Formats: sequence, structure tokens, C-alpha cells
Amino acid sequence: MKHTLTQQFYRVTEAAAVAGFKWLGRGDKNHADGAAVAAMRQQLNAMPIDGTIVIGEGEIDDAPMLYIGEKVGQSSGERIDIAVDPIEGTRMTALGQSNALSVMAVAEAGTLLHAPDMYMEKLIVGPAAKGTINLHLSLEENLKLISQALQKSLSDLTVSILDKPRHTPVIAALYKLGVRVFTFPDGDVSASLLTCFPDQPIDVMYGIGGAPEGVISAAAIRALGGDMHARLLTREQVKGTSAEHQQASREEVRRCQAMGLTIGQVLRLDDLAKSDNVLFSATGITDGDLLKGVEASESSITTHSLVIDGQRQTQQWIKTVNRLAL
Ligand code: VTB
Ligand code: MG
Ligand code: MG
Repeated sequence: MKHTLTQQFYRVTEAAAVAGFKWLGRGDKNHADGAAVAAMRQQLNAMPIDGTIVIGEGEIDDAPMLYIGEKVGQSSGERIDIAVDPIEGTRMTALGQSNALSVMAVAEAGTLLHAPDMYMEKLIVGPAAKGTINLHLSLEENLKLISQALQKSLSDLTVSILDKPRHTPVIAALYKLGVRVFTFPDGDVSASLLTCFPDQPIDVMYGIGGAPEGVISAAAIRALGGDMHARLLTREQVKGTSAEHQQASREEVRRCQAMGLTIGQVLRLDDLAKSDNVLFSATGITDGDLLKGVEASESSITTHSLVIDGQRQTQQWIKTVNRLAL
């Protein structure tokens, strides 16, 4: 991707974060999401790209979306795949909680996993444990292999996991194994990336979250030299067999078949993000472990973004102060 182009992408998550921030603490996640989606779409459509949304957010919680397959940009420029989550943490935004982000990943056409918006089991580690993970093995076996690679005892290993009822038995098993467990209410993109920053205490991210969040994380993990394995799961497998979940699962199975995907099959980093030519952009909405949130004063709006470029092997931490016309 052209450098001039990559330098424009953070503007997209910046605009979405500011739009979502306007709904901070209003208890209304759909309006927050809608505002961020509209801002993201507007920014993308102004760019000299021929972009396709390969995976987006929306259907899991019926949120407004940049839909899967949607074409964005001026269709004149480079052909690219885009994975988006205009607000990664609509609940956190609506409730004024920490760690809400606007996130996006971009790559050459045909290199990001094209999948429905459904659930995904994820196992992620940083560069020092690359090559050790294997979702065909049990979590316990994986953690032992990871601790060996990191030359740590299991009691010194820190695993982060979404604090959801579906993970209650896993969390109990992790305590029993003796690893340290960090739970977080929402936002597994941020938790996934933290495994790749040496100054952060998290060694492993495990758990079931969203597939769009998984693909976006995979792009960043690839660029940062970490590793990831994943599996697509149906709503029924994750949330139980109510009539509504069964219905949703049938639709997921149908859509996976149409996209040539097998539910439950182990996907490796290469299957999720095929090329090193990937770009990840995130802007904080609320203060979090990765980035500070939007700061608004009477005369300015300040944003904090992280752009990770896999091809150039760079991380840019960008603070933008937008002065408001008074
Ligand atoms: C997952 C996770 C996200 O929402 O999508 C989760 O990947 C939804 O899980 O980071 P539930 O449907 O069980 O609530 C997030 O935490 C935030 O979008
Ligand atoms: Mg979202
Ligand atoms: Mg999300």
C-alpha cells in the first residue's frame, strides 16, 4: 500500500471515535454505533481506494453496520480488504466504561478472512511464543507449551479472558492450573494486542468473542510478530439452544458454506491475515490500556490513535488536537 494512503487511514478511526464519543454515557449503544458507522463510511468513501468490507460488526447485537461486502471509496485506487469495528465496545461507550476503541484493519485485496459476523474462539500470544500454539490441543497443553517457550512457570503466566458467563468453567480451570487470570468485561481487540507489547503483563489472550474483532486483531498480531489460532463458532454453540439461537445458527452455517468456510475448523494466523502488507488503526474513545480516550474541551477535541504498519514494521502513536472554530 502506498505510504500516502496508509497515512490517511487513521483519520477514519479518528472520525468514528469522535462521532461515537458524542454518545458517551447516554445509555444508548445503537445511536453511538450508528454515529460511528456513518462517520467511518463517510471517511472511507472520500478515499482514493477500491475497498471491500470483508468483515464488519453488527449482526451479533443487531447494531447498525458497515455491511459485509459493502464497497467503499472512490473505486479508482488500490483494491483493498477492510475489516471494521466502528465502536469496539458499544456497551462501554454507552455506559462510560474504559477501553472503548474505534478499530479497523486494511490489507491487499483477498488477504483478510472474509467471514460472517459470528462468534470466534481465539488463542493469541506475543512474538516470544510464536509457533507454540495449536488449537487442536487443549488449553492446558497450550499453556504448558507457551510457558516453556517463555521460560516461565505456569504460576508466572498471565492469561486474559473476557468475563462472560460462557467462560466461567474455563476461568475456574485456569485458576486450578495456577495461572494468573485477568478478566475484562468487553473489548478483546485491546486485550489481544496487549500480548504483543513487552511492557504489558499479559502473555496470552484466550476466549470466545466476535469474528470481526478476531480478524482485526489478527492483522495487528501479524504486524507485531505475534501468533493467533481461531475457530468460528455458531451462536448455538456459544449461547445455548433457544429457538432464536438455533435460527441464527442455521443462517451462520448457510453463510459459512457460501463463503467456503467450515465452522469449527482451526484457522491459523495465515488464514486470518495472509499478507505482511497489513495496516491496523485504532483510536481511543474512552481511556483504556492501549490508548487514551477522546478529550473534549470548549476549544478543542483531542484524539489518541495507534497505527501499526506490517510492511514498514512501524508503530505510530498519534495525538491529534483539533481546534474548534469558536
Ligand atoms: C465480543 C468481543 C468484543 O463484544 O464480540 C463481545 O469480541 C460480544 O460478546 O470485544 P457477547 O455477545 O457475549 O456480549 C465485545 O466485548 C465488544 O464489542
Ligand atoms: Mg462494534
Ligand atoms: Mg466489537
